[in-house]
Amino acid sequence: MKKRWWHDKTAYQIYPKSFKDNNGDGIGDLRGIIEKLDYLKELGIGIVWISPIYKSPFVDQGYDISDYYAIDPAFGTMEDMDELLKEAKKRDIAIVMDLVVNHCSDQHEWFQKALKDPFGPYGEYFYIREGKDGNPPCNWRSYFGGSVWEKLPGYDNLFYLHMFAKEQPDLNWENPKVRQEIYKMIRWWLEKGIAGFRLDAIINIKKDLRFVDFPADREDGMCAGTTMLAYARGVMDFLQEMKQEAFAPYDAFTIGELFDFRPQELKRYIGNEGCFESIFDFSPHLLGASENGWYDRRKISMDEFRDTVFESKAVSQEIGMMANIIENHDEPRGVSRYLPKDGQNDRGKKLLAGISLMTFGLPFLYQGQEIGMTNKRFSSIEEVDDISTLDEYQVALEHGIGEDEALKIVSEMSRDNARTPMQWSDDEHGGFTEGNPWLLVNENYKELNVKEQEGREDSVLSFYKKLIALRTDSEYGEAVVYGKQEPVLTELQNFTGFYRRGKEKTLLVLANVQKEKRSVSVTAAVKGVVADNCGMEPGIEAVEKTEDGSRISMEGYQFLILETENI
Ligand code: TEU
Ligand code: CA
Repeated sequence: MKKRWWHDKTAYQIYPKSFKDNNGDGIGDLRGIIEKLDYLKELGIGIVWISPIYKSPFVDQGYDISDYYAIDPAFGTMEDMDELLKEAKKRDIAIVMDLVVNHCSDQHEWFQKALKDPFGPYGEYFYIREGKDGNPPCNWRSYFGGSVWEKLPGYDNLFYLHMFAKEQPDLNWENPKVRQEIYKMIRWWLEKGIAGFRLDAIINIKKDLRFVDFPADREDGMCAGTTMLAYARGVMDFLQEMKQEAFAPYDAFTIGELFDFRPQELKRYIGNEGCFESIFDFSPHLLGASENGWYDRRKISMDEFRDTVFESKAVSQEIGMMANIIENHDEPRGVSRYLPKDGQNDRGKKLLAGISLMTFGLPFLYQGQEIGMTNKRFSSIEEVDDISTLDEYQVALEHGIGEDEALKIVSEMSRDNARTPMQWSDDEHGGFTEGNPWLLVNENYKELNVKEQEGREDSVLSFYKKLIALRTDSEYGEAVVYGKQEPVLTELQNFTGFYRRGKEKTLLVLANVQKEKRSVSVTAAVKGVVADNCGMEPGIEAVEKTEDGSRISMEGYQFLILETENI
């Protein structure tokens, strides 16, 4: 693996609408981000990815872009953006933007022109196809429900394709003009001084161009969009071209969002010659999913989390560095989703932080994760804004699930869980805004907020700081960033354990994922305690030397990083 400047960094995702409102209109903005750069610096963050801030009608919260060269007025101006870049640079924080080029907004001028003249040049910017006697050309289902095909206004049998909402028409990557427009735009932003991009839904850019039906997987007679993706060939040609023409000249950082790839393809994505620098590791997030929808999801255990992450790392750590997340703006809060109920407290939150940040890869925090923010309780479907949750709610109702139960189920997975405003203090609305927040603040902000945790040495926030600092620690940094990950004690239940074997140092990571105490034995001699979520003074009181190694007594939900001899 070629060493890269970002390997020892910790990254942080900002969902701008909910991060910090600077002008009191209830919507987070660029000046709010500038205000909080010192906070991020203090936390130890080196890379910040900001979800879309481009001009948008916000049908899908900015993932529907109507002008790639403009900042949406809700977020501020281009001058604010320039200032943000300048201020971030001063603090050695790299700014990464969201690249949403599978689709644009139906309000984008390209689509508006296509509507006026579907047979003209802009018609070819999109996938416009004839239907079957007024019915869609094929049976693919959009990710947000319903057909991917929408009738072109004014025509009886012409449709355009949208993998996501109907207001998000897919861009036709087969058209070289479209690709050149996209590369030009990428270069324009990189020229401005951003460090790179997170590539949204990027695997969708290649379609199965036969546009044929696949076997239905639900009663609606349609098939999931991902079924089609399995038949699409040639995405790598587009991705390599984009790399050569747009990213490589700037040595840009790129991180892909993709869910559907085979382990043997990983080299082509993040190997030394791969099309991206990194991709997110979604392996735990995909577990438990059902093709029927959220209502049919299965809750997964921390042992399943462990096993799938180990499997993923076994393949990936020789090839490149994936990014580890426990949550993002599309996923529920990690602590609510993965921790057993009796571990949903500060100790458990630190344990989950420890597992995630000590796993081989680039740690990618999502705003609020560092203070242990939790899912929100929704008391009515009216409180939900997210387009995906509203669809899944309908799907649940259609399967005969009652309204209360349906709300309960979709609340667990709702994308709005992570989108509630950042909890800065116990002031009204969590100190996020002086106006009315666009989405309700989680009611637990009085106890759970940055201000409360900032000064407290045993807070979740302080533990995150400690873990983040380990990546650049002169003694342990090399092992934390590059050390080979090797599972240990995998036969135990409610337990996660692994070594990180660096060149000089060996670290042993142990997490007792249950409220009961236990003691475990390993064959290495322990030399010292590097981190402990139970807040004991560094020392090795709980470790006993045995004939062939060490026995370690652990409290319920204790998390330890130990240094051991190198064996
Ligand atoms: O998400 C792509 C995606 O496929 C998943 O997010 C999933 O379909 C969705 O969360 C269903 O709940 C990216 C963005 O992260 C997401 O916010 C956007 O809505 C989507 O692309 C469209 O741009
Ligand atoms: Ca604002």
